[in-house]
Amino acid sequence: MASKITDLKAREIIDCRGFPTVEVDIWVDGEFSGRADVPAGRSTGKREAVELRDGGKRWGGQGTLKAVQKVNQVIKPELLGLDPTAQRKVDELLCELDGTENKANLGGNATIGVSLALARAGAKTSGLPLYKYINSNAHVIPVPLVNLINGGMLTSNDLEIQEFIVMPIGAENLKHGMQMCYEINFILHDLIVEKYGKIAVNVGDEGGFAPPMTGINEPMETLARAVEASGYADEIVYGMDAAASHWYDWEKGVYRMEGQEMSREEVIEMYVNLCAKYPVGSIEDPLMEDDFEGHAILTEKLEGVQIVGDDLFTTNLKFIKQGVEIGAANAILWKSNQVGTVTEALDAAEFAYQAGYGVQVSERSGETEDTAIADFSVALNAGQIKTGTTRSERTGKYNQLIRITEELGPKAVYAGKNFHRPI
Ligand code: 2PG
Ligand code: MG
Repeated sequence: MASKITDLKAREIIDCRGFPTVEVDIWVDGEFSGRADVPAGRSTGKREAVELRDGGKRWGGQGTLKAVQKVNQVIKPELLGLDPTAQRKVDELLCELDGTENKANLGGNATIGVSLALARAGAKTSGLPLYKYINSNAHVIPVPLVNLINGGMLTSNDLEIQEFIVMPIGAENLKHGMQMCYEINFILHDLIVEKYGKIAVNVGDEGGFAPPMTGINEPMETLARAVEASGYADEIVYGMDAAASHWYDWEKGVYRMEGQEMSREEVIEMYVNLCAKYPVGSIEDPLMEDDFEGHAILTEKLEGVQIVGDDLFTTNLKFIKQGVEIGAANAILWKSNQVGTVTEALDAAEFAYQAGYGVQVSERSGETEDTAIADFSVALNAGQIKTGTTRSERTGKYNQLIRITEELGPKAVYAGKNFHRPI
């Protein structure tokens, strides 16, 4: 007899920043079968699915009881009795029930909670680990993008660019890559203390240092010194999430860095110079999120560098198509809560692959101990994952990847230099 969803329950839990978020549990044939926690962004793109927050005084307005109620009262009755492995059907039903373009009715945090929990329940019902359930040919272990210096909205410093990243593409495997990144981080720690004092090694939302730096040269030079000193310079390329919408002056229509106004052309030149000086493998959101044309110009200019659209695409087929048409960026950042269901996010990745784009699976700055993105990065054979530095809501994902590597045994292939298009 086919398995059936017999119960569904959402609750409000707490994420790594102390904000409430939604957790969803699913029971199949009377047995507890899947749980998912919903992550949350802070430097969000404006085209992301709507996150339902309660407002008012409680928990500074950040409460998620409304979203919890949507799951328990609106979604649950529709899902009882359905096949837990019918992911696409259930996700389509969620979209239908919501009835808006951006999950404004049910809340993307309600729908993705249900959708992710269902994926786990489907995996359990099928007797498979999540990554294998999503893709029976899952075998690529991603290169980690470890953001060692943090700025932007994820810290309290004045560093405009959000993330300065190292990518251990020359490592033998993920664990070896992690070792390189953390050894570099130890050296970076000492360099920062030496120059800025010990208060400067406090960390940002994603566990990277948040020193009092500004601009692009100071953080890159410091990071490069740490990399040189580590002896891993030949095994590393640099990455960056510029999150440029957040240092763009929307009223004046200019970029603003270290007090200077910059035109789109000047910002593009800044990246061209940077890439001439350092081995840069990947730049995310180099320009503001509405400038598809600028992204296309930059992508062409920086041939061989991965240009990733996060706020630009928000894991949404509609905007990825818009970008692909004119060659804006050559990779998408993959965050399932940006669009609101697992199926829509998987379809977005599939489309990106078919268009020759890469897929970088990513954390949100607000995470919990849920490690699903580690499984999804392998399921998508994405070849790359961005999931922070220290703090256990970040390292939990790396630890899960270490376990998956072990489980896959000789089948596991570390993406390494092929991170952009590993298969
Ligand atoms: C980003 C992310 C994660 P947030 O901009 O890529 O690094 O931040 O989750 O706040 O959008
Ligand atoms: Mg980003």
